[in-house]
Amino acid sequence: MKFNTQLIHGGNSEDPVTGAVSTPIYRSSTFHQHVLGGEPKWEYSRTGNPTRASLEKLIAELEQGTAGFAFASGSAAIHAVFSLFSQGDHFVVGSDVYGGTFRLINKVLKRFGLEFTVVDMRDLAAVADAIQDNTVAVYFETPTNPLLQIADIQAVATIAKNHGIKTIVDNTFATPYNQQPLTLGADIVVHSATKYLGGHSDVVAGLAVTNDEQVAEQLAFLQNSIGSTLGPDDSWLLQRGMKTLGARMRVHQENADAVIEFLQKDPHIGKIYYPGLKDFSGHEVATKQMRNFGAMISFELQAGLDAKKFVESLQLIDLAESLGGIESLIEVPAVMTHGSIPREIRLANGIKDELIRLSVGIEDPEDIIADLQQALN
Ligand code: PYR
Repeated sequence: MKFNTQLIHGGNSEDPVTGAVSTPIYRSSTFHQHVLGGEPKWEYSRTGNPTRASLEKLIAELEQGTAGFAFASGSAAIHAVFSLFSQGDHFVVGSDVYGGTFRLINKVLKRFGLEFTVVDMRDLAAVADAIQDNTVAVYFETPTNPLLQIADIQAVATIAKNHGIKTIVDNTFATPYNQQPLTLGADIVVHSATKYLGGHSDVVAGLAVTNDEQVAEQLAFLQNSIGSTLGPDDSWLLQRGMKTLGARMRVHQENADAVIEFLQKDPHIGKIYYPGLKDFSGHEVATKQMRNFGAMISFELQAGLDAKKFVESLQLIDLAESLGGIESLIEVPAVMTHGSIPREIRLANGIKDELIRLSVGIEDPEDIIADLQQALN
């Protein structure tokens, strides 16, 4: 099956009991066991639930992995993946990551003895240099949140393999529609499925996928042991949203292309961060590893213009955290999604106080552009 067909017919596309074409919501915490001490397929919904299993099968197929795991949020998925490792283990992590991931690393995982070196993942020599004797994995986003930096997945994964360590990629911005890191050598992919995968800003969820049998076994154990699993209702809602991922991504892209064209011409706009721009530093790598560049755009206003006034003047585009929904959303990372990163670290990583991040939705592009235009003038 090709990608869009897989979105619709993947997972457990037909209920084995009733033939229902929409996976039923198995709202049951526990399952009847016919023999004592047997090995029932379903026993307890933290361990496994048929609705969640359908979603997990689907994301594994879409990412070309062998096993998928669904969690209560993207952060929960990332936490479970880091829980594969132990006290004293060292990680090389990308310098531009979601503020929540920065917080998880610095305020939680470090307390449990995990060690981290932060590196600009575009600099392959720096990645190799940061690997120590106790390094177990490289963790990064590409494109990154919020600067849209592009790391060369294949090149980083090759360095990691040469050192016998794992490559973990947060694929939230690209989605498997635009990029499949496992096919480029990564070992584990994580998602905030709250974003493009869900697509309608109505569910908080996280996913992890691997093609490594041992990692899959351990992740299943950790998912059950930690217990931050996705419930059956949210699993259903997420899978329902995912069926239209391809259709939505095509419109997101058309709209992003139109918005980029507008922003490039508008005299109020300063620097634009978007991998589709030919003069953007990651453009060539993005062209190589992505189907298209996506609909996340960050930008600065010209000096002297007030980002706060601009975002508060928008009438159609919502000033809100999150991204990837059908509705256009805008935010100021320094104040909102990346507010948990100390200012000096944020600035050193290139996230200016007035950087604006736009998630281009699937409204009529003329309306999105008209709203941007009225708020700029
Ligand atoms: C973001 O908006 O970046 C989140 O992940 C919430």
